[in-house]
Amino acid sequence: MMIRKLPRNTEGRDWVVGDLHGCFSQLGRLLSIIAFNPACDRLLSVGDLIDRGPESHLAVQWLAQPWFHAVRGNHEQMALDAMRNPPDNQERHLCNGGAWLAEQGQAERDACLAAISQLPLALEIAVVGGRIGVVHADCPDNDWRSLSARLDADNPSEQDYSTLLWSRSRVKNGGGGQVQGVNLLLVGHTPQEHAIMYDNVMHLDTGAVYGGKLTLFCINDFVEVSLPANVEYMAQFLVH
Ligand SMILES: [Mn+2]
Repeated sequence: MMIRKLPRNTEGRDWVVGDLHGCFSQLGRLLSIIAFNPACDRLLSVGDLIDRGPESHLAVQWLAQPWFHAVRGNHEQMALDAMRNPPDNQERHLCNGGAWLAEQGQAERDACLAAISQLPLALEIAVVGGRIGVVHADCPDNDWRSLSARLDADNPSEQDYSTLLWSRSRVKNGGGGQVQGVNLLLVGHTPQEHAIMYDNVMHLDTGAVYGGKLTLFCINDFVEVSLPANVEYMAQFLVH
């Protein structure tokens, strides 16, 4: 399934996390800070769960949780391409922080690739008065409804893949027009100092794996919580 549609969450809250790149310890800390309740809350990811960071191998365990929903990022796509179409794609994945995957045992590697091959290219969440979208990079042609129709039909174009997984033009240009058909679109992919909104697109990649911070954003009340990557270093300044 290339687009996954989630019903309105009437019991709890929905949080969206920026690009993880294996920073799952930080994610765990953030979830305890916000008192995440797996019985009713949901956690959505803008993709790029793997590569570069220390705990990419844990992605498979997170993806197995019923309250965790992720879209595919360009790093998940590179890992899938490396498996399906080596050796050029394998080299590309290795050069982009994918060495951890080759270091796994066969069973672990297979489990990881099976989990990420199930990731949709887009998530759509029903909210009061409309819908919220989640993709890794951007929405093609600023037109959610036609994207959704192509994904529903299992028929995305090359251009869809390229924009959904790789586009940085909205950030580069400081905007790119409203995305029609969604109230709000949540994306990652291009590290920013802070979570930042261009048009109706909220960018949540705050560069956790590059020494920035990991950001969680709540779509119910727009609360935003970030944890610095160097939290262990900073702990020495705590007064006990
Ligand atoms: Mn990316």
